Amino acid sequence: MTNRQTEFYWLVARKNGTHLETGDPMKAEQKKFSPSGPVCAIYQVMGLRLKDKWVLITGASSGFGAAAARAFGAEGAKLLLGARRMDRLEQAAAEARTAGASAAHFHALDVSRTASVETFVAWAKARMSGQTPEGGELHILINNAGGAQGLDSVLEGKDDDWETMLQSNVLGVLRMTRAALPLMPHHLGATILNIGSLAGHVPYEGGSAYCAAKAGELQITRCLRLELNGTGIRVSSIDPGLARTEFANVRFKGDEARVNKLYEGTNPLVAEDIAEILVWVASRPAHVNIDEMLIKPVDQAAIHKVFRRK
Ligand code: NDP
Ligand code: 8X3
Repeated sequence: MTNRQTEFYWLVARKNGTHLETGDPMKAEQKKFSPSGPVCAIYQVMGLRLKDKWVLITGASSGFGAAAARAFGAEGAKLLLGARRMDRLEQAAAEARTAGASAAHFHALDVSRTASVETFVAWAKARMSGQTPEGGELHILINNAGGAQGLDSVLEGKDDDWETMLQSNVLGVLRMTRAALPLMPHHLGATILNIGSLAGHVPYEGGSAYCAAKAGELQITRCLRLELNGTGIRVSSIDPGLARTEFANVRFKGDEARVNKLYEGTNPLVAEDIAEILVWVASRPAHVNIDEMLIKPVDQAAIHKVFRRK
């Protein structure tokens, strides 16, 4: 198959809105244009369609999670959204529906508590069953809930901050994944997207617990990829650098002056940048795994080297 033919098949697939996993029209098209072209060649160049796929997003009440709800919604996905702030979840679900989500449901979730995670996943399972041509299977799990608390040195660190960070960013990912994995299909391109951070790759002063937590997330992702080898379930760590969301408002506990200073004169990532990447990673062909992605604003050459306009 030539490159030109490959491109053509891809265009046909997009136009028809079908792919080998779910639809037959492609076979007819393939016969018409390339009697000898192998079916698998088409499969390899076609992304997975997200329409009507169930996508579970933790931490969907703001930032990356809410933007991901809109972005997957725009692809026609069905959404299961969780976080602690119900009013913000309701807003995120409404925006996702406006963007095109086939369904957008939300439910309270605190990933730092096992009982809450289990209740949430039981609710998600009930929502999916009976409502879906996909047979009630969870196609994409986005472990996004988390964040930082404080920027204290180890010497001045607070137990509450450390515990909150490790609970949400590390144990939350483990709990959610353990509970949701039985709902995920094998060999259809199901995907777990864990939100890590530049902080999981490099340390900075005051970041000890957060850097440890995100390094923990990265290692959990790598372990999962080994454990799930052979199941067809894909596992990725998406690791952003400086991004303007509510992250810094939470870290600095509402101290606006510190929040503004962090972003002063620089051009950070925005939530939509990461949401687009999540959609792209999840829509790769089913045999493709994007292991790890580090995404930084151009102004952030390294964790300590951020360009600031005067
Ligand atoms: P936001 O503060 O805007 O979003 C954090 C989300 O996580 C909120 O929806 C919040 O919801 C939710 N959350 C926090 N704790 C819990 C919990 N215990 N249970 C359920 N939900 C929880 O920040 P971001 O969008 O930036 O953060 C999203 C992820 O991205 C985090 O894991 C963060 O560490 C990571 N990250 C952020 C970067 C940045 O610079 N912004 C860079 C790299 C990574 P609620 O409070 O309603 O429960
Ligand atoms: C957030 C990025 O650099 O503030 O995860 O830790 S950083």
